[in-house]
Amino acid sequence: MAQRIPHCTHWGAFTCLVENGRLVGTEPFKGDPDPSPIIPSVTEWTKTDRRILQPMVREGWQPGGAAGNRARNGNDRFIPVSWEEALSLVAGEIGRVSQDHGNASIFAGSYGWTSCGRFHHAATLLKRMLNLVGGYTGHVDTYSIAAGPVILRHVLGSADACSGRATTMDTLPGNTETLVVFGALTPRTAQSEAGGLATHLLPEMLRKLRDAGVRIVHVSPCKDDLPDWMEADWWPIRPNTDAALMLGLAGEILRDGRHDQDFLDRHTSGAGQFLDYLSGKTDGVEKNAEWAEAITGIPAAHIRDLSRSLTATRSFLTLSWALQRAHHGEHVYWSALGLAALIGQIGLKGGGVAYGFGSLNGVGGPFGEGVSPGMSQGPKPIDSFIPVARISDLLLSPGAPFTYQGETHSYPDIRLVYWAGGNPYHHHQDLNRLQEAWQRPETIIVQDPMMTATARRADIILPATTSLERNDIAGSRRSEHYVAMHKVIEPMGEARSDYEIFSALARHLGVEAGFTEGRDEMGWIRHLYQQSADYIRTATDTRLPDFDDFWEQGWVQVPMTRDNTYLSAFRDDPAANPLRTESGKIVLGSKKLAELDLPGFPSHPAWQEPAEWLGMAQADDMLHLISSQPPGRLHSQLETGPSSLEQKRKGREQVRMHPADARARQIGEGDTVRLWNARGQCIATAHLTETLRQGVLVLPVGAWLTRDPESGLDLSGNPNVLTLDIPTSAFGQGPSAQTCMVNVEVVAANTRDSSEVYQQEIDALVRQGSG
Ligand SMILES: Nc1nc2c(c(=O)[nH]1)N[C@H]1C(S)=C(S)[C@@H](COP(=O)(O)OP(=O)(O)OC[C@H]3O[C@@H](n4cnc5c(=O)[nH]c(N)nc54)[C@H](O)[C@@H]3O)O[C@H]1N2
Ligand SMILES: Nc1nc2c(c(=O)[nH]1)N[C@H]1C(S)=C(S)[C@@H](COP(=O)(O)OP(=O)(O)OC[C@H]3O[C@@H](n4cnc5c(=O)[nH]c(N)nc54)[C@H](O)[C@@H]3O)O[C@H]1N2
Ligand SMILES: [Mo]
Repeated sequence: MAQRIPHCTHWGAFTCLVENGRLVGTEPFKGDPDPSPIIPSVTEWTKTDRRILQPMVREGWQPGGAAGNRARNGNDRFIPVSWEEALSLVAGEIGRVSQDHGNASIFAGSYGWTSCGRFHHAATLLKRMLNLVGGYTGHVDTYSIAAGPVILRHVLGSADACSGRATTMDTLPGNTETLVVFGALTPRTAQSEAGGLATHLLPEMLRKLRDAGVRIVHVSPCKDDLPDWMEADWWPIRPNTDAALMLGLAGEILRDGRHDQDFLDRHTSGAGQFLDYLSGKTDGVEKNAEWAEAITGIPAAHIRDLSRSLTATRSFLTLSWALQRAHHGEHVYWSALGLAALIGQIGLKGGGVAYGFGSLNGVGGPFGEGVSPGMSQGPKPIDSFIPVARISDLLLSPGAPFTYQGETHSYPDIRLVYWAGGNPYHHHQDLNRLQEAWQRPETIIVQDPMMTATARRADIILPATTSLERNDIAGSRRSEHYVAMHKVIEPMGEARSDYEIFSALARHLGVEAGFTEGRDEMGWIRHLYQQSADYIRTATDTRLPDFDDFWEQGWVQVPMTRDNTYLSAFRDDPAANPLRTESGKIVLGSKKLAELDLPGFPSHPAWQEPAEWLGMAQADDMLHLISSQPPGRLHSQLETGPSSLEQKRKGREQVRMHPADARARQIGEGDTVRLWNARGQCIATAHLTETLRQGVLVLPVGAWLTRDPESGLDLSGNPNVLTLDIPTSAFGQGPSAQTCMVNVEVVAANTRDSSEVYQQEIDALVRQGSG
C-alpha cells in the first residue's frame, strides 16, 4: 500500500503516493474543482538527469577576485567539491567582497519563484543571512508586475488594484453587463499562484460570467486567451496598442458628452490635462475611433459601438499583467484608469477596472486578511537596489545613474552575485546581452536543485533539495488555504535544504544564532503557522486549529474577504476616504510628473509608439513576437515533465503563427523555423493557427536555453534570446518583454549561415523528435 503524503506547489495542493521511499504518483487535493495538469509532472524532480547532486566549482575560477577565466558561457567544466569546501569558499567570498568593496557590491536580488514553501523560500533566506552581515544590493518590483504597480502607486495611491486586494470577480456576475478583457482571462495562467494554492477558482468563475449573460469583448492578439465556450467577440488587436484603443474609446465618450463630469470633478485631479489631450486641444489630434483604428487595426465602427455600451450599461475593464510588461506599460494601465474614470462607474458594483484578473489564481479571487506564514528577511542595514529587470545594466554599467519613481540613483559596482531560487537565463530579456554582463562579476554563486542554464554559468554551484525532500508550509494572502508540505522522499545526492545551507553559511560567517534564532525546520514551521494563526485571530476573530492538527490534516482554511468592490468607500465619500496620491483623488493629470518632465513619460494617460511594433516604419516583413506563459509548466520549472513535453514538437518549443504569414514565407505546419533579429536567434517548430492575429508570433517562455557558443543559436526555442532589454520607462523601469519584432524563416533555407554544430544539433533534435 502506498503511503499518502500531503504536499503543495505553486500550481496546486496534492497527495503524494510513496512506495518504498519512492514517489510513484500524485492525487490532486480533493477540494480542488479544477486541478492543474502540471501536478503529475512533479515526479520529474525525483529523476537525476537534470539535478545538481553535489557542490561544484567551475574549472578556471579562482577565489579572491583573481582574474581567472570568466567564460561562463554554459559550456564550462565543473569540479565536485565537498560541502565543507564549498561553504568555506562561499563564506570567504562574501567576507572578502564585504570587506574590500562594501556590501552593496554583493548582488542578492535573486529574483525568482523558487518553491512555494514559505519557510525554505530561498531568496528570503539568502537576504536574511546577508542582512546579518551588512546587507546586499537587492531589487524592487517583479518581472510579473513592475510598470503597473509603479504607476498605480502614483495615480491610485496603492498597488492593491494590481496585486489582488481590490475588486473580487464574484461581484461581476449579476452586475456587470459589458466586460472588456484586454489580454487573457484563462485557466492557463490561473493555474499558478505564488506561495501555493489548494483550489483553482477561475474556470468556475468564467462559467458564472457566461451563465449570467455578460457581453464580453475580448481584446487580444490571441483568440485562445479566453476559452472558446465563453463566446466572446474577439478583437484581434495589434500588440502593444491597447492604450490607443482605450483612449479612442474615451475620446468618443468625451466627444458625445457621455462622460461623467461629476465623477471627474469629485474623484479625480488633473482631468483637464487628460481631456485636452483626448479632444486634441493639446496636440491637434483628436483621439477618436478612426484615430484608434489606424493604430490598433480594430474597425472604428466597432470602437464607436463599444464606447456607447461602456456608458449605457454597467461595464467593467480587465487588463492582464502582460499588457504592462511592454514598452510604455505604465501608460496602458493608466489609460484604462482614465477610460474607467470617464465612464464614471469606479466604485460601483460590477463597474470599474481591474488589473491581472486570472493572471494568477488569486488575482480577482477572495483575499485574506492574514499574513502569509513566511520568514522575515530581518532589518536592512543598507538600502541599495535596482529595478528588478535592470540586471544587465547593473553589471555592465557600475556607477551609472538610473531613475526610478522620479528619483535618481546609481548602480553599485557588483563583484559577487548570489542567485538562489531563480533562473535569470530563463527570465531576463536579451540573454545575449546578459551573457556579456555576466562576465563582469568576480564570483557568481547559484543555489538550485536543477542544473539550469544559470547554474551552468556559475562559479560555485550549491545543490538545493526540491520541496519534496523537506518539510515546509504553503500559503499566501491570495490563497484560501495553508497547506502542510510534508517531506516526501529523502534528499537526492548530496543536496541540502535551503535552510540548512544558509544556516551553515551563517555559522561560517559568525551569525548562526541570529539566523536560526535557535529553531530547526519543524520549530520554524510551527512558529510561522502560529504567528499567522495569532494574527488571524486578532484581525478576524477566527481561530485556526492547533499546529499539530493542521499538520496531520494537511491543510487548513483561512478567512477571506469576498464580494469586494474596490474604491466603493472612496466613491461614496472621497473627503473621508482620500487616496494616498498627490491630490487624495485619482490622478488623471499629474503635477509631479509634469514637474519631472521625464522623456517619453507624459503626465497624463497617453499613447506613445513602442520601440518595436507592427506599425513601425522599418517593420519590413518582421512579425511581433509575444512570449507568454507556458501552459504545461511554471516558467522554466519542470521543463522536461510530461505536461511540458506535450506542448513541444520535434524536441523543441512550438511557435504559433497565422497561416497567411506562414504561406508568405513558405513555412508549413511542423516545419523547423529559425526566429531571429539583431539580438539573437533560436529555432522552434512552426504551428499554424487562425486563432492569432496576422503579423503575430507566439512562443511561450521557459525552454531551457541550449545555446551554441559559436553561432549563438538557441536550439530549445527560448524567446528571451530575441526579446528587448529596455525599461518600460524612466519612471517605472519595468521589463519590456512583450515589445519585440522578429524575422522567421524555414531552417532548411538557411543552412549556409549555420555552423556545423548548429546543423548537427538540429539534425539530432529532428531525428529525436521525428515520427
Ligand atoms: N520573454 C518573457 N520573459 C519573461 C516573462 C514573459 O512574459 N516573457 N515573464 C516573466 C515573469 S512574469 C516571471 S515571474 C519570470 C519567472 O522567472 P523565474 O522565477 O526565474 O523562473 P523559474 O523557472 O520559476 O525559476 C525558479 C528557479 O528556482 C529553482 N527552484 C525551485 N525550487 C527551489 C528550491 O526549493 N530552492 C532553490 N534554491 N531553488 C529552487 C528552479 O529549479 C528554477 O531554476 O520570468 C519572466 N520572463
Ligand atoms: N501555466 C502557467 N501559468 C502561469 C505561469 C507559468 O509559467 N505557467 N506564470 C505565472 C506568472 S509568474 C505570471 S506573472 C502570470 C502572468 O500572467 P499574464 O501576464 O496574464 O500571462 P501571459 O501569458 O504573459 O499574457 C497573457 C496574454 O496577454 C496577451 N498579450 C500580450 N501582449 C499583449 C498586448 O499588447 N495586448 C493585448 N491585448 N494582449 C496581449 C497574450 O496573448 C498573452 O497570452 O502567469 C502565471 N501563470
Ligand atoms: Mo511572473
